Amino acid sequence: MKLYFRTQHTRFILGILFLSALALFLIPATNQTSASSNHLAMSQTDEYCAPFENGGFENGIMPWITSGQFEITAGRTGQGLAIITPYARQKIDAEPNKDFTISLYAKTEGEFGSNWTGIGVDYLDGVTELADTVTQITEPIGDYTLIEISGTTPANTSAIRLWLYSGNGVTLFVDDIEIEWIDCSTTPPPPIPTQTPEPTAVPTATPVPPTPVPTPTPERPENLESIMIFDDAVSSDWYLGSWGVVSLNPLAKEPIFEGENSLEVSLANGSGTAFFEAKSPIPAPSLYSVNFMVSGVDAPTQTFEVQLMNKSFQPLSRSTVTVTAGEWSEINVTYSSLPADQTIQYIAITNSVSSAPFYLDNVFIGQNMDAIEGPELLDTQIFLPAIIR
Ligand SMILES: [Ca+2]
Ligand SMILES: [Ca+2]
Repeated sequence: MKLYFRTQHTRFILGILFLSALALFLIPATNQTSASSNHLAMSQTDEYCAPFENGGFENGIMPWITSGQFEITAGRTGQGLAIITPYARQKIDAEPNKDFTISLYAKTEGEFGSNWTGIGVDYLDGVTELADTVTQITEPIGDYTLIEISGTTPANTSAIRLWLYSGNGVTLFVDDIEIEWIDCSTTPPPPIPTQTPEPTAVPTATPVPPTPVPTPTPERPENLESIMIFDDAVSSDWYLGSWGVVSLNPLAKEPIFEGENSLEVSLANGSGTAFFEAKSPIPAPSLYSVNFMVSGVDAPTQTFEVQLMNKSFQPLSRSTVTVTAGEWSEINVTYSSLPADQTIQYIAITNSVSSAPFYLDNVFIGQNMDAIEGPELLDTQIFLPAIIR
């Protein structure tokens, strides 16, 4: 959570530094890092700059990451997003030294307070922020109005992150968010071939359908490290975020499992997901376990879902766990068959039944450090289904 607040704070400071004419027409964004050309030259066909996904909100909120309160509501076209507070964001792949124009339609409702409302663009090298720009909205916008933000990605950029922020008491409505890249392909590169071994002989026997077997608990690695994500605060190696959640409070005092704080997740409509986003994605085969304490449900027993997702929010594993109301339950999910060619960026914990808030404490993962370092990591034999001959 430390970083979560820091990020907003940074935007607040940057925000007040910016002269902000109301964006009724083109607003050129300036880069704090000049665009130099001393990066590694890549061939044009290697360069990929991603579009925003679901920029029109016709598919709901995914894959936008939100914090706090939002609504999918009537938009300029079909549905749109209303950010009550504080933000929605989306990170997309980018290349260095590329010009772009982000266009979106926005309007506001409510009285402007002392905090800021507007649009931020972060330039990232992996998880390191190289620079950012902020475009403030300082006066009410009654009807959906086009805002355009142009910029150039600095050297070493590998992604950009768009922020739509309202910490101001106003509700910010946005819709039809698009990005136009100049001189950069928006066609994704072909996927990296998987390492599925080719059968060397044509099967002659009639294949027997595989019998499902329960996933075995993986053997506990010798070089197992516990990596804390939340004990009394969110580790600086992780972001905290949510979907369908009214508020996240990492300073909750009651109930606490251990130490000073727990993490309270208050749900919007009896359903919500809190997630932890790894700043450095975790090689999937190195993940041994996800562990946490959970409390605060209002039914006698209740089922939570624990999901591992890659950076595209593609689930790599879903597990359900049952907890009892009114007490802390210890959850330990172990993994044995995560795909070798994937990395884990999100650990998501969903409550889809209760309308009560739930509480998390002592969230950590067990990571097999041998699997990160050794080339045996790529031994796919144990991760792929057996080939039947
Ligand atoms: Ca729309
Ligand atoms: Ca604690």
